[in-house]
Amino acid sequence: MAKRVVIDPITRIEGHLRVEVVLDENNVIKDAYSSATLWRGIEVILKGRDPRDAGFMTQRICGVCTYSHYKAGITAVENALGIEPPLNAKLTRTLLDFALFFHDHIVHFYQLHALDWVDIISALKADPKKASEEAFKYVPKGYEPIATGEDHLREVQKRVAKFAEKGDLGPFKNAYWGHQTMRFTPEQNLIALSHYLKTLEMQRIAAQMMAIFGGKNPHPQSLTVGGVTCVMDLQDPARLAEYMTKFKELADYTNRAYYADIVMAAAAYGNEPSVVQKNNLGNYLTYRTMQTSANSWLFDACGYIKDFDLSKFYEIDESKIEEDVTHSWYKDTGFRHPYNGETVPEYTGYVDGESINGEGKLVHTKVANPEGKYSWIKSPRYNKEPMEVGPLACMVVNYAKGNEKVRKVVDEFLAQTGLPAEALFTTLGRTAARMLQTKTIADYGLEAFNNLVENLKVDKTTVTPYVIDKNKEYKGRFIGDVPRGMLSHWCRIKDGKIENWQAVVPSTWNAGPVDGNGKKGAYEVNLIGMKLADPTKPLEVIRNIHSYDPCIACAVHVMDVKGKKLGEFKVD
Ligand code: NFE
Ligand code: MG
Repeated sequence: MAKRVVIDPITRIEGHLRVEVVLDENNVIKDAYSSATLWRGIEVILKGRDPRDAGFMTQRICGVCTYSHYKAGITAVENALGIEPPLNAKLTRTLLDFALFFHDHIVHFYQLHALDWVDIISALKADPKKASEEAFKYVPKGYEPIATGEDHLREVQKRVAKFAEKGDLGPFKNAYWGHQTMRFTPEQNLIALSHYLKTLEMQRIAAQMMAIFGGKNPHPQSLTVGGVTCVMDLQDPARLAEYMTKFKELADYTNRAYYADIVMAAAAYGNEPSVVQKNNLGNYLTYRTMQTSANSWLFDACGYIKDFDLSKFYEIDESKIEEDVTHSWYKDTGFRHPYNGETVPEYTGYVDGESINGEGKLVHTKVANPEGKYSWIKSPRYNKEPMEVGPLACMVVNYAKGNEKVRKVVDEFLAQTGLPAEALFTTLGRTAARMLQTKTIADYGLEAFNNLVENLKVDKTTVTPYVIDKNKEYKGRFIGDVPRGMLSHWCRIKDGKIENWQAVVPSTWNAGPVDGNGKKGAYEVNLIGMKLADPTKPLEVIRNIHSYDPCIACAVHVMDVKGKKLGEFKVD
C-alpha cells in the first residue's frame, strides 16, 4: 500500500492548512491533497449592508493583508457605482500598497519561511569573521551587506546560544535542524540568522510607513468610497518626508539583506533537487497593481502565460474567472462566475485511512476523500484551467509582457546567480520572485511618490463625490495583485444595499482542491514528483508550501449566516 504523510497543521502560516502526500516505494510524491480545516467568513455578512461600509468589513477577512481587502472592498464599490477617484487618492493608495508589500514580504521570508532554508543550530558553529567577509559576495553591485562586522555576528550567535543553552530553543524549536536538504554552510546560516533578527526591527518601520497615510496598522482606516481621508497628512511636508525616509530604509534593506540572502540561497541550494524541481503547473495569472501615474502601473500586466512560455503573453478575459466546489465543503452548483457565486456549506469530513507518523510508524488517521469533498477552500479556475497566482506569477507574466523594470530586475538576478530563466519555475524561483517583486518596488516605487508630490502642487482633490441611486442596480469588481497574488472582489448592489459579494482570493487559487474536471490546483500538482529524503521529516513539502506564503484565513472567508455548527473538532 502507498505510504501517506499527513502534515496538520502546517505552521508558520496564517490560518489552518493540512497537506497530505502519498509516496511511492522510493518516497517520491505521487499524489497530494491540500485541505483547509477552518471555517470562517465575511462574504455572507456583507449581504444587505450599506456598500459604503463594505471595505471595513472585507478588511476583516484577514489580519495579515488587511489593506488588500480594504482597498478591494472600496474599489469594487467604486467600480460598481462608476466613481473615478482623483489621482491623489489613487497614488496615495499605491503608497499604502508599498508599505504592505515591504512588510508582508520581508516578514514572510525571514519569520515564516527562512527556517526552511536556514539551520539555526549550524549558525552557532560559524566563524563570525569568515561570515562577515562572505556577506560581501551576495549583495547587488554598489551595495554593502548588512551582516558585517565580526563583533555584530558574534553577538547574534550569543543571543541564540542563550536559548540553546537553556535546552529550549524558544521560537526555534521543533524544526528539522540538520535535515539532509539544508544546504547553507555555518557561515551562511549565521548571515541569514542575523537578518532574521534584524527583520524584527525592519517590519516595525514598514508598519509605521503604513500608518503615516493609513492612520494605523494593521487595519488602516483612511480609504473611503471615492478617495482617501488622509487630507491633512498629504498637505504636511513633514509627513511626506517621513514616508520617503522609511521607504528608503526598507528599499536599502531589501537590497542589502533580502536580495543578498536569496542570491546566497541560489548558490547554496542550486543542486538540491526538491528545491529546483520544475513546477508541474505552467499557468501563471496576474493583474496590474501599484498605479504610479494617471496611466501607468509599476506592474502593468493583466493576463497570463501558459506552459511556462515566457515568450507569449495573453490578456485576461474577466468573464472566464469561475469557482468550482465539487471537492469543497459546499453544495455543488457547478462552475460559477463570482457575480453569481454561491456559498452553501455541506461538511462531509474526512474518511478512515493510514499515515506514517513522526516515528515512522503506520497509524490510523482520518484522510482526505479524493472521491468526495475535503477542503473549505473553493477551486477558482480561469477558462476552466488552474492558475498559479502570487509574486512569481506577477514577475513572469510582466516579464513576458515586456515590462522593462521587471525585465531589468529579473535579468540582473539571473545574471548574478547564473541561473537560467527556467529556474524561476521552482520552489527556489517562487521564493526568489517574491524578493524580486520587493526589489522592483524598492528600485522604482518612489516614482509614484514623486508623482503624488508633483500633483499635490496643482491639485488638492482627494475624493470624488457620488450618489447611490436606490432605484438602480449596480455591479462592479476590483481585480489586482496583492502580496500573495491576484485578488478579486465582485459585488452586486440593489435597493442601495449589497445583494451579493464574492471574494476570489490569492491563496484560494493556489491552495484549492482538485476541480470537477479532475484538474488539481498549484499546491497539489506542484508537489507531485518531489522526493522526500525522510518521510518522518517532510521538510521538502513544508518548504514548498511555505514558498507560496499561504494565507488560509484569506482563502476561507465565508460563513454560515446563522452561525450554525458545521462540525466538531477536538484538540488533544
Ligand atoms: Ni490573508 Fe491575502 C494577500 C489576500 S491572501 S493574506 O496578500 O487577498 O491569499
Ligand atoms: Mg470567496
